[in-house]
Amino acid sequence: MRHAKSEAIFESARTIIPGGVNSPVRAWRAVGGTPVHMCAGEGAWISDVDGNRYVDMVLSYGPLILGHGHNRVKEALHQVVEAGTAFGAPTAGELELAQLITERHDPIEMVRLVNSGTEATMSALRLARAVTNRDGMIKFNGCYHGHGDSFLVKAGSGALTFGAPDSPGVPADLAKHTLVAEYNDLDSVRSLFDANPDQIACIFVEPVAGNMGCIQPAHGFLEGLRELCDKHGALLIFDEVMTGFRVAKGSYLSLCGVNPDLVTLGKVIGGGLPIGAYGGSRALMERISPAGDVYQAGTLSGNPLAVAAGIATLSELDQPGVYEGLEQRSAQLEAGLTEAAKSADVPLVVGRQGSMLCPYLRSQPVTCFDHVMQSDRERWTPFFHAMLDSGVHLPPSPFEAWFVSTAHDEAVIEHVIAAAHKAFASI
Ligand code: KE4
Repeated sequence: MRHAKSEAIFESARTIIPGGVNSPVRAWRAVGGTPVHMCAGEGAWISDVDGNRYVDMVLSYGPLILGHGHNRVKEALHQVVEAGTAFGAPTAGELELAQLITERHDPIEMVRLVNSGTEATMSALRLARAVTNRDGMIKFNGCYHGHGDSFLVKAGSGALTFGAPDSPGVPADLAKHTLVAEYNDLDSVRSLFDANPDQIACIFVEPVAGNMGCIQPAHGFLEGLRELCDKHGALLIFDEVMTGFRVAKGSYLSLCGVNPDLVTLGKVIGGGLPIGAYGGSRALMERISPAGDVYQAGTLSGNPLAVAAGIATLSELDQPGVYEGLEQRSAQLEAGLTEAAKSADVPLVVGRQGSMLCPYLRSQPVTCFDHVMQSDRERWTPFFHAMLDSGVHLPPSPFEAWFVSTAHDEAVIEHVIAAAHKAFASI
């Protein structure tokens, strides 16, 4: 495949955009080479500026659950854009999207729309700290909640007491309030509560971890977090920015039977346009300005275009059989990848929850961050490039989930599986 135009654009972009990209993962630092620059998408397919076509397994890192350019989404956007793009005033669409969210999530009685998942998690954390009057927060190794300062923290030397900044520019005085536990390890959470009595405002957890591949919660893990939060007076916050409306119409919380106090959403609810949301009980959310005293705002929060794309997407997901179809196609892909690796004698396990999945080059199940780090990341690079050469666009990192859309029909999935047979045989 030729990538001359991508290379030329990237060469110039790097001179005026940090790393040549507007989000780090897109720079392909983990896999090397020049990131292909995309210019068009249609259904499950995406095209780059050199005219190459790929089956897209990135789908903008989750939002495009209906695939690229779904007619219902495009029609909704055309209608809104004829009337305007932003009004700096409340609109009827914001109420409609809020209703679609609250009607499908019992724990969400009230919701605030923002512009990104990062804004959603930042705001939920501020609210949790305000209502508990505590500063501490527990997150999990390998989970990602956006780039808010309090989340860019790794376990500090005093792992049971202080978090340490995971990026320059994050004040140590702030990072120390973030404590890092191990995913699927309730004892590591108990230890943090015991070492920091009455100081922890909340636990932030991806109910299915989608930022270290795709790791499901162990039996009893989420229930255990709920119990610990109740025991210690902390809030349980499900970060469903990735899993929201992705794994079920009511997100993962509707599948696991555990009720969080706050939920963050994003990606799918904007249908590919910038959006985020956070919500919870009326009692909690009415602390948010202007109803309450916890400040949060945004010039383009609830933007009519993002709201229209979100309403169209969630309404389409309401169609009978949509999630069953996503499950069938995703299961077909999981089985095909497993078979392809086996036939090439490549160790592989696939983590999957509905239509988000991640193949790990490893023979043993993956249940935590350490397991992810033990997978064969070196062989991921040639696998990624072999798949690209066979017309499959994967996320350029072994830590990113793959996504299946309603446009990924059986033939498309078979194309990915055929490419995987060739790729596994070549690494
Ligand atoms: P954004 O600020 O990127 O909209 O959302 C942050 C976020 C919050 N919570 C979860 C569970 C998330 O997965 C994300 C963002 N996900 C990454 C993909 N791993 C976005 C891709 C990127 O950073 O370019």
